[in-house]
Amino acid sequence: MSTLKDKLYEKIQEHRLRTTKLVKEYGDKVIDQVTVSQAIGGMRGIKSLVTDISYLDPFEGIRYRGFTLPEVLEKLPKPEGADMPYVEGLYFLLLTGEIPTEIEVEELKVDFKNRRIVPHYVWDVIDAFPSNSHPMAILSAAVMSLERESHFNVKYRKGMSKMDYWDSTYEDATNLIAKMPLIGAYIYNKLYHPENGHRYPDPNLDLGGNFAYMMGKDKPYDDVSRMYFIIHADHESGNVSAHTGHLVASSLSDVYYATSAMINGLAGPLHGLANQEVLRWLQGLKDQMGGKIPSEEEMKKYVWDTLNKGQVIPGYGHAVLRKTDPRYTVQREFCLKNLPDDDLFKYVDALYKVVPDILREQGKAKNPWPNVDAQSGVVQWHYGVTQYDFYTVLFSIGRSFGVLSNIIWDRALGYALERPKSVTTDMLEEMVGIK
Ligand code: FCX
Repeated sequence: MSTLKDKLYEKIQEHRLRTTKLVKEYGDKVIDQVTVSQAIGGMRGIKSLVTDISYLDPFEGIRYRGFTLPEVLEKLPKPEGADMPYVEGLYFLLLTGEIPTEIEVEELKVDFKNRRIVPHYVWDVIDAFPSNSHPMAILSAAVMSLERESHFNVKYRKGMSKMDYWDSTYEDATNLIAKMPLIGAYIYNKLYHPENGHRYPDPNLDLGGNFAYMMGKDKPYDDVSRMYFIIHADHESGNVSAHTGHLVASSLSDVYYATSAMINGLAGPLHGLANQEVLRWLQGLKDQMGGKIPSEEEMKKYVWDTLNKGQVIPGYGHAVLRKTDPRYTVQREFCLKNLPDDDLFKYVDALYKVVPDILREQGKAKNPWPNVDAQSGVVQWHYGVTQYDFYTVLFSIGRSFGVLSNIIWDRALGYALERPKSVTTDMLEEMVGIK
């Protein structure tokens, strides 16, 4: 076993006792109640999921295993000369709750490299897609095609104790995570840069560095990749992608089915796809302005025009957050350091000055502040990834770290098949006394 797997098993054994005690001794304790608006309104805020991988405070933003994003970026080991840490180290942190040492990350780096060979049939699946397909559809199918590699399925069919589910799930999850960046880069080159051909991985590079290399991008795009994968990794369990991954895996579907499903959820414009919508929307403004930076008045008018057409301002608002998203702030700081004179960055900064006040004046959005998606396209665009359909693929690779870590723990703690109860509208009317 690797150091990570050893440590994970140790943590699992300790944690099982806590979960068993809670269910056995406090199983009937009420922790929340449900209102009619919550039942009809997307179950907002109902406390009905458990995860220890991350927690989202509405005012502080995300913490991974208790660490804020700036702390994660500061504490995780970094490649020499890099500003951003190894993504491999993040996986260690999400799974164990501990910041890995340099040696532990080095071991994991080698493990990931050994697992990253992608079977040839996956390239064939990708190549079979027409080149005007959305990259998210291709990614989902490519991940799905890998399902035949599942160790969990083989072991399950042979008969396996529930206590061992986590082990083969860990193997499947780690194999998939190691392959995802290669699949993403292959999709990028197929759709947008066929002249790059089929690049082979560089054995000397870490996950983020190799992804940049396979995309054909020079430094500091390796740091952009590391930053991007890390800040998108997890956002507790109720968001569509994380919840979908957990839900599908709860039926003991393997991680390939679950990850493909989470990718499909992330592909919606109210979720991950919002980052491409931000770019599309900003390009519309840029075209309208003939390229010049709009005045504050022109900016305000563009925002109001969008709202008056009944559309949302992409990159603003959030179902849980009630403050500027720290994932936005991390990227903003990266832009201030690396691309302060970028035109698009200036647009995004100018928007930040007008949108929150307008959303407050309109009075609908509960959170008028920017979320992660408001800033992420700008960074990609600056480094030449101008094909904004691709941005959610990057989000998916990052999100798979959180979703898969959660699924391993779900299996380890024996979390049940998900099965909430539904009622009819007639029943609701009876419950509130109008029928
Ligand atoms: N622009 C205009 N109106 C907005 C808005 C925005 N950015 N954000 C919320 N609203 C509106 C909602 O559409 C809703 O209107 P309705 O009453 O007519 O249906 C009302 O304000 C109340 O919504 P609220 O409770 O604040 O937000 P929800 O939890 O329903 O939705 C999302 C949250 C994120 C979906 C919403 O803020 C939105 O549509 N934002 C724009 C899309 C976006 O940026 N998504 C990415 C979010 C995230 F970071 C991610 O998952 O990637």
